Amino acid sequence: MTPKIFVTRPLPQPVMDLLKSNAEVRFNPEDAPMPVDKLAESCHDVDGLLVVSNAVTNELLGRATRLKVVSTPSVGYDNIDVAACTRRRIAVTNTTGVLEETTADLVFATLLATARRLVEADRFVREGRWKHWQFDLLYGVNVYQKTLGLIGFGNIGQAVARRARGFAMRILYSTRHRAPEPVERALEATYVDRETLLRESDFVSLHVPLTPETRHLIQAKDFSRMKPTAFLINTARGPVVDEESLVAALKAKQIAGAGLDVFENEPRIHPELLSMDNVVLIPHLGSATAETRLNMAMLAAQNLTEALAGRRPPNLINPEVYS
Ligand code: 8YV
Repeated sequence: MTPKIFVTRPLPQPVMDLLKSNAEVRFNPEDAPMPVDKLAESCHDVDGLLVVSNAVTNELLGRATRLKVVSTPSVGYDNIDVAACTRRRIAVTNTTGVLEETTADLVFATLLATARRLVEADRFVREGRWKHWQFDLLYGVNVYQKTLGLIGFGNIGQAVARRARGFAMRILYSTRHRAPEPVERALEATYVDRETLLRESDFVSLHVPLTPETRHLIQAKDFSRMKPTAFLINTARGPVVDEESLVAALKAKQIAGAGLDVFENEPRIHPELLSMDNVVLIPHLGSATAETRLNMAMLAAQNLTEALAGRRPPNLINPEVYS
């Protein structure tokens, strides 16, 4: 019998074509999160779900009784209750391997924009405030030869480290599992504990997934350890940072600024962040290039069709379902 698939967003045509050549496909025509009930209704008779950002809860799974695979075109899968999927023997897949370099580009763009006040400078020009060249206009800080602290050192953290070497930065990292020695050597990255990293870094960049353990990983006591000249860069997940404490730290000048691509309650932004010039705000664009989004969607579709064909999908998160 032809399997049925539901897709929660319109995806590029080649991706839809691939899905349609393998299954009966229905999709949400709007590029926006779906109301929970509408999603549950759409999933009640499907074998595969390709989900973008909507939560896949135990309750939803309870209503999608034929489901065999949930595929997300993202590296993060904090929106999916993986344990509940595993209990129901539903495969879960992500798109590790196609978006790390693109995301690392955005990390560096954010870091540079924050350090060199590019967004503020752009506003300054557009508002007609630029009257003449000025010696001390919009001073930023050097990135070159500064210390970069990476919290989390997976594929994206390491891709950021590769870029940082081009800026002759000193690279510190802290992570649960220390990287193999050849990786450390190749990237000239030094493993330190988190306190040392916070104390010594000029830029602290977050690269951990959102899990119960990393929720509010960065909170008030961490900001008090950072240099008053340091910047926080968060392109991972908003709730990794206690946003209320971040705002307090920025107001108290405990840190110099922040570059944020993700937010605790996105798309809602803490109102005080909106009025701070030393904060760069980005609407979750980490992997947002046409090439990479196509690759992500295509890989998510391949994961889905492989699983529905009874084969182990390439980016399987819960291998237990195949044991
Ligand atoms: C996704 C992301 O595009 O990969 C991730 O984890 O944050 C983004 O690249 C976004 O989560 C939508 O799925």
